[in-house]
Amino acid sequence: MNKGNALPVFARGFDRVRLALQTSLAGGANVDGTLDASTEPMRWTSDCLRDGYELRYRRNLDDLGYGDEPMRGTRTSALNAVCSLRGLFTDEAIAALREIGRALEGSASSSNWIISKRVRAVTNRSRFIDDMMHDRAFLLRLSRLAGAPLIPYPMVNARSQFNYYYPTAQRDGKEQLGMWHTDGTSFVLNIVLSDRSDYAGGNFLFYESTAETFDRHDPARTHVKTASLDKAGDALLIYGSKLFHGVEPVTAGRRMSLVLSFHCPYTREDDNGFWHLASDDGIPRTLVNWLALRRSLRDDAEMQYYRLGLAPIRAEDLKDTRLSMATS
Ligand SMILES: O=C(O)CCC(=O)C(=O)O
Ligand SMILES: [Fe+2]
Repeated sequence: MNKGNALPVFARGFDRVRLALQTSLAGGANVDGTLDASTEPMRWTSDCLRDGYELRYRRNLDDLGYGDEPMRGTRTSALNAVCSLRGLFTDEAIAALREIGRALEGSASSSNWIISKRVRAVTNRSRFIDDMMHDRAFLLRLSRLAGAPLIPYPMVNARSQFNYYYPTAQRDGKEQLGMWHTDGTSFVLNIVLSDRSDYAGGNFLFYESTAETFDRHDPARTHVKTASLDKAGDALLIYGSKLFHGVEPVTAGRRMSLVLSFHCPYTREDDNGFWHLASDDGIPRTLVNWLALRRSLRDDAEMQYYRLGLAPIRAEDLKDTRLSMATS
């Protein structure tokens, strides 16, 4: 059996620059094409959100040992590092997400990137997921859990993706896994769309300490935790740019997940690095996207909400009595 400390670590430093050059030559990643509207099983509405969802586990950034504020003015004790959620969505909404994931799977491609098989920019291709990410009720729920007001991540390529994992033998001898990594984005919702009985392996691991202290060779696997993502629809909200995480190889069956990224418009800070994006999209495309991202990050927060057609979410909207009850 694979051990978490055997998971490789995604390229860092100069290796990431080299990967960016390779990606540029290869022509960039798969972000094009739309889903035939007739394959959309239903429309997203706020009714797709279940009221009685369960908060099953939670650690904030200060619990992990982060003392410095990653976002000026927001204490690390208020920012979620990782929380495990069950029952966020209705069964119908989960069935719809599974169906959309299956419909888009044909256009997934394999690469040497963090997640070997995936489809990106799915909000361009699925109205259901686009509406979901722009639903204020959904954003408000996630903002409360994250500890910061959120909008969909401004750069569409980095906003949403489906991931697909299979056993090695089924895919040109390549292991389908999620290498140890931190995300380019900070507020990331990982929704698993397979039941535990659908696959073996494929555990979502995370490192419950600071990224600087992470050592994948540590035989004791100190601070390495396994998320309990057992039912389709179970989700993990993480501070992706600070929490090391990965997905172990799937040894049987199939695992599918949807990963959505958000941004706090009240900060101009953003952890997404040029070389992180360029190793994914290639250098020419990233130059264009990067300049647009920097420009949009400069805008006033309320303006960013209005531009999305949403009433602003403000700090005072974040008080969630359920959250303080569940963590006390
Ligand atoms: O597929 C998953 O469950 C997590 C994938 C992940 O970490 C990512 O896409 O960045
Ligand atoms: Fe990730």
